[in-house]
Formats: sequence, structure tokens, C-alpha cells
Amino acid sequence: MVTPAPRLVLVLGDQLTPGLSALARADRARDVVVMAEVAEEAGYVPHHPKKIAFCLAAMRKFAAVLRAEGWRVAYTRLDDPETTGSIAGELIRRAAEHGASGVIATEPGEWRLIDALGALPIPVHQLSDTRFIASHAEFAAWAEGRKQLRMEYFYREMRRKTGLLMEGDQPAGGQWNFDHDNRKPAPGAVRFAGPLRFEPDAQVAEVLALVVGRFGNNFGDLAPFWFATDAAQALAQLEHWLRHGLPLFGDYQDAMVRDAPFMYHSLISFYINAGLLDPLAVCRAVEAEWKAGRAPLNAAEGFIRQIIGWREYVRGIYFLEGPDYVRRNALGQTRALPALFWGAPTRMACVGDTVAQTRAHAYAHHIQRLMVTGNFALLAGIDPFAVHEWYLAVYADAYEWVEAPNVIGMSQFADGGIIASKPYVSSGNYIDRMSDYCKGCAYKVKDKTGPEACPFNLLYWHFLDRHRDRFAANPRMGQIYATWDRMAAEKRALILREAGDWLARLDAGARV
Ligand code: FAD
Ligand code: DLZ
Ligand code: SF4
Repeated sequence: MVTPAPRLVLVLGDQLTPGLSALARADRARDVVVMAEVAEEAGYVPHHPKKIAFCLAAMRKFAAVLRAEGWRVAYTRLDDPETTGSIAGELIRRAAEHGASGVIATEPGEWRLIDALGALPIPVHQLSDTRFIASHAEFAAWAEGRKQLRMEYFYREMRRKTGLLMEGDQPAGGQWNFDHDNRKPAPGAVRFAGPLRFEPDAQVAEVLALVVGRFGNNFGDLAPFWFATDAAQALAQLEHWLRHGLPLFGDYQDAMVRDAPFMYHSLISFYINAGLLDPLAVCRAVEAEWKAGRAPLNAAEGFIRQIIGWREYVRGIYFLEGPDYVRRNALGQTRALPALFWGAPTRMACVGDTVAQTRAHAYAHHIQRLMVTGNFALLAGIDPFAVHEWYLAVYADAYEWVEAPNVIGMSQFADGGIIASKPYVSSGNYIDRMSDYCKGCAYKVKDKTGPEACPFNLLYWHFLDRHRDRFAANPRMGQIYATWDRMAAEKRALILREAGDWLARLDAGARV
């Protein structure tokens, strides 16, 4: 009997899941798994060293799991002298080496790689990524014919589909959404000690040495490295947070405290996105905490909404809108990304602290990403593509399918309002209400003009004024424009002049 030629089974750095559709379709007696640490993936944006180390360490450990389960794994290390340096190149090289008849892959999370696989000179079968709750077809069917693609309605569909927090066909507690309970301002003290810190073992230490040598100059601190790098550790982090973080997650979801970078957040996005934790299983564990009376409904619902609502919804938008989505710039903003995003000193405590935490941990929580750095970039008129590349580089959970809709759509309004019905902009007031940053800032949040005026106060009106044609007719923004119009003409002129001067100093590289 002739043995059929093997097929290559591609497993990418964010596909570290035993039940991956490509593995499920393959035959471990016949096929060869291909995993490759490659310069192209490590370098298409200047990733934070912690992100690279996490990815490579988790890939090496996952390869060991597959081998233990009987798979043949052709694994390329970053420093392999034979490497071609790209995923496509490694597939071609391995196909020749093993006489493979084709490639079985689970669809990657970035158009860049989907296109690269599609262009290979060998047959490639790209399967759906079944780790998500909604398929592309389901999302497209939901979106079909709707004027507005509001997350809230999609989320309700996902609640019905999964049965999470449902009592028959009704939402538990009689409400779909408990967001109004989740806006408490910064607490005096944060009782959650933050994520578990895992001591690097020998395998992780080897990766850290490689990363420091090759990517030590990238923005971001490699040490101390404490991320989970396998499924068991990721599960331990989840369980730790369920007990100690979840109960107050809802209450303080939107709050920011200077010395508490993690607040009550779960820090599991790295692990879910890489495939070490299953999103649905995480949600069922959260629901079980609520059912057992250990977590309130506002916390459980708030968290589950982030996963089966936002996470699924942004992925749906990314694939529905297509590869040009990341290049959208509906507001025509063109300013270069200022050096303060890469750690140049700033007098703004909120921005400086968020960037410093990002440098230290490859992490910032949602409200810092949205209402501090994102808000600042939008108000200052920064080119959304540059903002997108920054977020993609600096956060350890960033892959384009999830990062781009959050940045281009939700945060920068560069998609013209597909995701957000109005831009997420605020003056310093919001940051003052939700954080303790302003107390320790060189600027004064109460000052609307003058040498110490909070830049968010100046830039807020500058933004609204320069985009008046676009937003004045938005029913949710009429009130804001009415307030602006009621101000004396001299005051408006002063605000715009001071904002312009501040932006000129920013462009000149001054410490602002
Ligand atoms: P928690 O606050 O504990 O939330 C729980 C989980 O919900 C997260 O782990 C995540 O899986 C999911 N989630 C929450 N909000 C979102 C959202 N808006 N979109 C998708 N999933 C969500 N998330 C990423 O995973 N990767 C990104 O690159 C990313 N970029 C972002 C950029 C901007 C401008 C904004 C505003 C948000 C971005 N988010 C991104 C969403 C969110 O900020 C992170 O998921 C969250 O901060 C991760 O930390 P956590 O695990 O502690 O989350
Ligand atoms: C993020 C990342 C990095 C830094 N390095 C690799 C790598 O060397 N090999 C790999 O297979 N994947 C890596 N990744 C994750 C990929 O960039 C990710 O799979 C794609 O962006 C698709 O989401
Ligand atoms: Fe940020 Fe303005 Fe508050 Fe300073 S005063 S921390 S710049 S919001």
C-alpha cells in the first residue's frame, strides 16, 4: 500500500490550543505540525520584548505538549541558521523537506498572513477558527441589512446562543446590561494584589536571553518577566482572579489608580488571545462564581459582556470590513505620533503614567487605552494608522483582529462611526472623576485656559471645533456644541489659540 504524502499542519503563535481546527482535521500518524519562530512575525511592528518573549516561550512549551501527544513537530527556532525568516518561507522549506502534499491551517487573525498563505505555491486549506463563538457567516448574517452595527444587540444574540446568564429566554436579573452599576470612581485603596507572577523556568530563561539579545532595544522592559507561558499557569491566573478580583471587577471597571496598574482586571487577554484559555470556558467559570454567590451579577455580566460581546463583535467587524480597515482615516488626522508615546518625558501625569505602565508590563487596562492614550491621540489629531501600529506593538494581547477595531474604530473614530456612535473624547474632567492622576499632575484640571490649563481641556474644544462639520448634526453631540456656542467669542478664540500653541510645542518636541 502506498503511504499518502504528509500534509503540513500550521500552528501559529496565537493558535496554541489542543483543539485547534487544523489539528482536529489532521492525522498525527501521517502529518507534520509546523511551528516557526520567525523574524517577520517578530518584526512587522516593533513588538514589546515581553510580548515576543511570551509568544516564543508559550510556542516552545506548546510544541512539547504536541510531541508528548504523539505529533511530529517541525519547529524552527528564531536563531535557526536554516530559517527563511517568514511563515510562508518556512512552509515552503518544510514542504520540500517532508515531501508534503499541502498545508492545513486555521485561519490566521490578520489579513497580512491570510493573504500570505493564500499566495503559497502549494495547496493550502484554511479552516475556520472555531475558538470563537460566532463564525464569520453568523456575524455577516447578523449585520446584514442593519443601519447600525451596535454591539449591544449582537451581545444579546450571543447570550441567547450560549445560554450564559439566561433564565429561559430572559436575561438573569431582568436586565441585559448592568453597565450603569460599573462606573464607580477610583477607590481609595485597591484590595486585589494583581496577577500571579510566574518565576521563569529554564525554558523561559533561554527565551529571555534570546529576546534581550535581539530585541533589547525595542520599547518595553523585558524584566521582570512573570507571564504565564502554558495552559496550566494561565488557568491558575484565572482562578486566582475569580476569587480575588472578580467580585469588585464590575464596580471599578472604569476606574484608574496611579499605583494600581491592574486594578480588579483579570489580565487574561494575553492567554485567551494566544489560545491558552478558552473564552467560553472562562465565561462559564465566571457564571459559576455568580451562581455560587461569590460574585455579584454586575461583575459577572460586565465581564461576560466583554468576552462574548465586545471580543466577538470586534472580530466580526475586522473580518466584515476587510484588509483596508486599518488604513481608514475618516477624520483626516495626520499628525505624527509624538515621542511621548515612546516614553519621552511629559508633564501630563495620566499619559505619562499609562505609557510608563505599558513600557513596564506590555499592559494597560481598557480605560487607560481608551480614555487616556486613545483620547489624547484623537484630540491631538494623530494619524490613526500610526496610533494603530503603536497599540499593535506595545500590548502583549495585540493581534490585528482585536487591536484594529478597538483602535481604528472604537478609539480613533477613523472608520467613520461603524463601531462608535460618537467619538470617545473627553476633557480632563472625566479623567479627574475616574482617577487619581490629576492630583499629582503639573497641569491643573480645573484650569480651562492659561499656562497651567490641562491640555485635555484645550484640545477637547479644538477637536470639536475642527470637526464641527462632521459632528454638529450628531444628536448625541448637539448639547456639547450648544455649550461651545454659548461661550463668549473671545474665550473660544483664546482656547483655540492656546490649543494650537500647545500642539505646536508638542510638534517641536518640547516637554509638554
Ligand atoms: P479585563 O478588563 O479583565 O476584561 C476581560 C476580557 O474581556 C479581556 O481579557 C478581553 O479578552 C475581553 N475584552 C474586554 N474588552 C474588550 C474589547 N474592547 N475588545 C476585545 N476584547 C475585550 N484587547 C485585546 O485583547 N487586544 C488588543 O490589542 C486590544 N487593544 C485595545 C485598544 C484600545 C484602544 C482599546 C480601547 C481596547 C483594546 N483592547 C484590546 C480591549 C481591552 O482593553 C483589553 O482586552 C483588556 O484591557 C485586556 O485586559 P484584561 O485581560 O485585564 O481585561
Ligand atoms: C506575535 C508573534 C510573534 C512576536 N512571533 C511569532 C512567531 O515567531 N511565530 C508565530 O507563528 N507567531 C508569532 N506571533 C503571532 C503572530 O504574529 C500571529 O499569529 C499573527 O499575527 C496572526 O494573528
Ligand atoms: Fe491628565 Fe489633565 Fe489630569 Fe493632568 S490634569 S492628569 S493632563 S487630565
